[in-house]
Amino acid sequence: MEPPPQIVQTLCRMCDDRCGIDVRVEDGCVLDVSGNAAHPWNHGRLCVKARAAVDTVNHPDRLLRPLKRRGEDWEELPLEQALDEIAERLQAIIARAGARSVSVWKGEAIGFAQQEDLARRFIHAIGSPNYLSNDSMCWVGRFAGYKLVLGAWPNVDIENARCVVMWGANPPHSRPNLTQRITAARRRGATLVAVDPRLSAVARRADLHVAPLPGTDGALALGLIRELVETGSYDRTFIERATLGFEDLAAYASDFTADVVERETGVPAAVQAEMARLLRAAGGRVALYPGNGLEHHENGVDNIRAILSLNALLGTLGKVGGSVFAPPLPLRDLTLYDQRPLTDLAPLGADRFPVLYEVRRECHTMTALNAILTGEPYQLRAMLLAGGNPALTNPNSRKVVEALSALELLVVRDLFMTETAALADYVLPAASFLERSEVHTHHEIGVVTLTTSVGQLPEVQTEYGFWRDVARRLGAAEYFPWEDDRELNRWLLEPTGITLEELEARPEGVAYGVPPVDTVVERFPTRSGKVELSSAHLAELGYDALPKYRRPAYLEAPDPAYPFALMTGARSLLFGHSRSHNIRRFADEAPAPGLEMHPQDAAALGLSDGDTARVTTRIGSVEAPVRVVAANELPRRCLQLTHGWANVNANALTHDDRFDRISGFPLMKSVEARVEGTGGAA
Ligand SMILES: Nc1nc2c(c(=O)[nH]1)N[C@H]1C(S)=C(S)[C@@H](COP(=O)(O)OP(=O)(O)OC[C@H]3O[C@@H](n4cnc5c(=O)[nH]c(N)nc54)[C@H](O)[C@@H]3O)O[C@H]1N2
Ligand SMILES: Nc1nc2c(c(=O)[nH]1)N[C@H]1C(S)=C(S)[C@@H](COP(=O)(O)OP(=O)(O)OC[C@H]3O[C@@H](n4cnc5c(=O)[nH]c(N)nc54)[C@H](O)[C@@H]3O)O[C@H]1N2
Ligand code: SF4
Ligand SMILES: [Mo]
Repeated sequence: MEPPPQIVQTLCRMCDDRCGIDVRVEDGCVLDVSGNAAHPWNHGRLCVKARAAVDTVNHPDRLLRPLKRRGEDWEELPLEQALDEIAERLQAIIARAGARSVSVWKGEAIGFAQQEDLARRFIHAIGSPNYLSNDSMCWVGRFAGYKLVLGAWPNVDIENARCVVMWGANPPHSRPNLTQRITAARRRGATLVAVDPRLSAVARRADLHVAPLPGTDGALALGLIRELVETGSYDRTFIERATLGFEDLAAYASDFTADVVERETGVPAAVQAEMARLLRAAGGRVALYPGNGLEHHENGVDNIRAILSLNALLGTLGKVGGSVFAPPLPLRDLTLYDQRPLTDLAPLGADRFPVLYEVRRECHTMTALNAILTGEPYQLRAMLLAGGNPALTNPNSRKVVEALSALELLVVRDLFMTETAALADYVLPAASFLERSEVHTHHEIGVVTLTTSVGQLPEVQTEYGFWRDVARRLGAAEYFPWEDDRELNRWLLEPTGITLEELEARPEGVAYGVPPVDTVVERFPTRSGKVELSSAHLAELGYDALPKYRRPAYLEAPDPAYPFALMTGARSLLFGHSRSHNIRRFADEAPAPGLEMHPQDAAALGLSDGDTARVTTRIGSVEAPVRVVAANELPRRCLQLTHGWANVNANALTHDDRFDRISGFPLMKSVEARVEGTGGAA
């Protein structure tokens, strides 16, 4: 008799929300995914991408054997041989050019948890400081803002808030479980403000949609600061007790009158006043959530600092329904930064963007790609890349392809032959998240969950298995002593007081946190111990101490050749960046991203919905089908194009040569552009 299908309870990792799932498995084959009602993060709810996990792991194009380039062709080879050859080539490069000419790159599909730290551990174990990742354009811009102002990224307590502010974030598309938390807060009477140039999905549901022009958020925040100061409606006790630089910030913000802000941002004075009223009315219980929309600008971190400073004035810090600080689960640290910092080897980009390196030990990917092509500041020769597809997701794709192709050795670990894998010397098949076991924390609710592997494929390695096997071949075995994922998990958990067996028995996770209570934060983890509304540290590094507002270039120096401001990358529900485009029903549903245009702009160019238009920036040009939106959905002379499609590649248009001054994040959301009709219908 056939054994009945088995249910494996684990977490979905089709995006970083990591919902609890029940996976039905028969004979090692994944049949179906449904929600795990017992998991406290998603309570059984799933988004459309969870079922696509089945299509992904069973996909006919899934890579199952290691591949080696032979000219234009690929040759299959046994895993052990592939690892031997890769290690030999790395060894030769290290002997000839030094360890720092080798790098690792981790992509979004393996971010945050231990897989990321394994990549960091590996590269330091073999003596190079060059850890690269998608985080040179993801969340570290906001993290840097938080580190500078508050010293840490707190939990934004949406569920208990009286006013929720989604500032440059669109959770209905990007983090469905946050949407549920917003809904729960609203049921209890909370108001919702969405700050977004576009009428995003969350803005549609909001009590107030505030629509600044792209990259002008700093002016809006400074205007709100001025208003709170002038009306005396700020938390004086908190400001006096726990902040530095209030007087200077208040004096600087005083120039941002409602008129000035209206002219700069396009937000009417009445809307600014209404936003200030909603913020004030919440009595400090304001859940202010900054999103990815704020990061991809030349003035990103200062805008973010100004926005986060509002927390101090509103008195949200340490307050239930505001921003609360919860101790993290004390897992063992896999990285080697304390043992082997390697900073004397000049991590790529650390001198150019010291804050990026300081807050996250992140090398700067765009500097690294340049180093491959120019040898400046030194030649980067080899890269092991896992879980990312920078050929489609990094700015200026043409240059990314050129740089990755120029490496002496590129090894890519992926589930599929992606645009990036196609440039590699070796492509290794990677285990999917369903074929690994890892420790994951949901810090918002203080729950730790162990994921369970549904089974392993013969030549397909987990993240740990790969780094272990290459490190051992390169003489760094001492850093990778654990036999498998399970042993590693046991070691990671040791300081927590929670055992592996306990987690294995509780697929719905184990709580380590306690519900938030109002707390007087005595000391913030900044240099001064205070909330730094003005940063002496930034001043020492040659930046402004205050979060000064700099106009985006498209407003400061308008160029008639590029009359539009192009935003890219607003998330689409179906796809995780470049992922899932190979799933037939998703591709049929959305074969190309639409170029979002205001109806009057489209009409002025003689374009109708569905026509093909050519978008051109100083970096490149693509043809895209026009999506004419309603007049209230997008400001005039603004455009939006989502990234991730190979056929209409938004990153052929974005800048790898213009950065936020502090974080080094590339300019991808206020890009000067022009649009022309091509005379074709899509
Ligand atoms: N389905 C799906 N979910 C995902 C992802 C995915 O690719 N697909 N990616 C994941 C990742 S890696 C990330 S980082 C998160 C990001 O998740 P979020 O932080 O929620 O980012 P987005 O969903 O892109 O929403 C950003 C919003 O910012 C707006 N915006 C653009 N420019 C500006 C500006 O100058 N000012 C303001 N105020 N707003 C602006 C855009 O219009 C957009 O609505 O999503 C994660 N979730
Ligand atoms: N223009 C523009 N570009 C952007 C953005 C934007 O807003 N605008 N947003 C940026 C942001 S925030 C981010 S985070 C980046 C993300 O950019 P990337 O890090 O490149 O992310 P993905 O495109 O999702 O690529 C993930 C790859 O990992 C593979 N994969 C899936 N699961 C696994 C696994 O378990 N193991 C391994 N080894 N591989 C796996 C997938 O097949 C896929 O090829 O994109 C950025 N690009
Ligand atoms: S939100 Fe969707 S894709 Fe993300 S983890 Fe949950 S079910 Fe998976
Ligand atoms: Mo991201």
